[in-house]
Amino acid sequence: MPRLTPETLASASPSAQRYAYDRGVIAPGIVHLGIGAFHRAHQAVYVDDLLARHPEWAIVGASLRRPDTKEALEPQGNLYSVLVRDASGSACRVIGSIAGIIDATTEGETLLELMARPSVRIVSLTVTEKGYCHDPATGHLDLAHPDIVHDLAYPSTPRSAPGFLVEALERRRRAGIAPFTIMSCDNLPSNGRTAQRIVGEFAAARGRELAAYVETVAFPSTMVDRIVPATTDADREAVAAMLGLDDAWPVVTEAFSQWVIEDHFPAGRPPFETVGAQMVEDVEPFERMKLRMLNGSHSTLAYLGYLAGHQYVADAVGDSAFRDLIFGLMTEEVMPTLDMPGTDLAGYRDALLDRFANPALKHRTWQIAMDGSQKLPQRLLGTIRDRIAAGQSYDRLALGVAAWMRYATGTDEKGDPIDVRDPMVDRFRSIAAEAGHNAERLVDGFLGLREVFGTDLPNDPAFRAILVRLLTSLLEQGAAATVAQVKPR
Ligand code: CS2
Repeated sequence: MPRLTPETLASASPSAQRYAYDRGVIAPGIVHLGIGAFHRAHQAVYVDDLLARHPEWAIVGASLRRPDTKEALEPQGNLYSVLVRDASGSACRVIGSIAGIIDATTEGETLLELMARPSVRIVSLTVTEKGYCHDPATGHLDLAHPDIVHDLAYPSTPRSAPGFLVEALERRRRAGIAPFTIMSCDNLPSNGRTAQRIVGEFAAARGRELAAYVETVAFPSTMVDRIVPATTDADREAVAAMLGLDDAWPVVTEAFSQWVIEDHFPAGRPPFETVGAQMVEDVEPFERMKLRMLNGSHSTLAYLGYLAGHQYVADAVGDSAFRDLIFGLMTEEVMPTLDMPGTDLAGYRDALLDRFANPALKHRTWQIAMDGSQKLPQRLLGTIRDRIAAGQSYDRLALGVAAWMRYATGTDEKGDPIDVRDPMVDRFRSIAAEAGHNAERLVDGFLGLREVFGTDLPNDPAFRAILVRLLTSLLEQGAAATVAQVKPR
């Protein structure tokens, strides 16, 4: 079967939708750091809808860690397909909005030169939580992070996202060019403020004039939402069958997509509101809602589901005890912490449960379980803090945290090893090695991770006691039995 390229596209199956503009005239106005599956199924699709009218806003994507996206897409002229799937069927669409891909591990200078051009007015980011090189509990830059140590020592050949952003801003400053706007699209609380803090702290470590220039940069916050599981070989085959062309790296996603953007782009922006994004003054309530309701449920389902032998999210919520747990978690423990007048939170919850149950999306619990140390604070711990402050219960949220601890021991319920992926995995290993399967010692060991729990939660005896009780149950009875015992209040 021929490969998807601009030349072969004419022979693609007529049922596949395709971009409706001349790719010969598009030009990069956005540089995106972290061109993974999520970006390609989300922002790049919104931009694809814009380019016919606004060709100056195409995207050049960069990957900071691996060359694989470039290797797969460059032979395709950076075209790829988005396969939208649910129980009612699937639809395939070819996206053309990626004008180029840069492998920052070998082409850092090319990336910096592009970021320093005046025509680039937005640099957006999906570098995942750990890409911010910060302390997740405090949100401050981790100056001891190896990539940050490197980038401060060798500022013109950076490795990290803060290193690239600040070096590019320094080049603009020296050339007398206005800064670009930095738009974080990661699942972090107040992601614009978080990005601003990290970039500002990195710039301050480089010099006073640069720090003053960085203070003029705009950092709009955004809430992004679309479920995008990692692409599998079966997905590639499904796309080839629908498209009639081979695509080395399509992305598979759901029909739902949401993007809420703080309208603060002094350097200019494309009219995102014309292609379905919501431009608002304050994104924070939306971010909090999404992180606590969707991502908090996701992480809870991921750890408990994995331990109970559910490979996919849809399998876990297909189990009525799990569904009841997540319904109760959202309704009784998360929703009362959200202040969203005018938003139908019960409707949002029900739509989330339907999205989790999408049988056509094979979203692995193991994938969501990754990087828990970076995710827990904004997904579960912030809600727990609010519940504690209000004198309210939080048993289901605590079960999510206890399940993370059980998962992070690195051994499953059958005694088999778990492939735990996390920047702090070495510390998990030593905690588990010292504590064995003693719940109290495990809880104390994990609560000692200040970067995750801060200094308040470890000193709360009630929080510790609930975790010990739930972790004892997970260790002695297993995840399925523990979930089945959670009673509605
Ligand atoms: C998931 C998210 O992998 C994860 O941690 O919770 O990627 C989730 O699918 C997205 O935030 C949905 O918008």
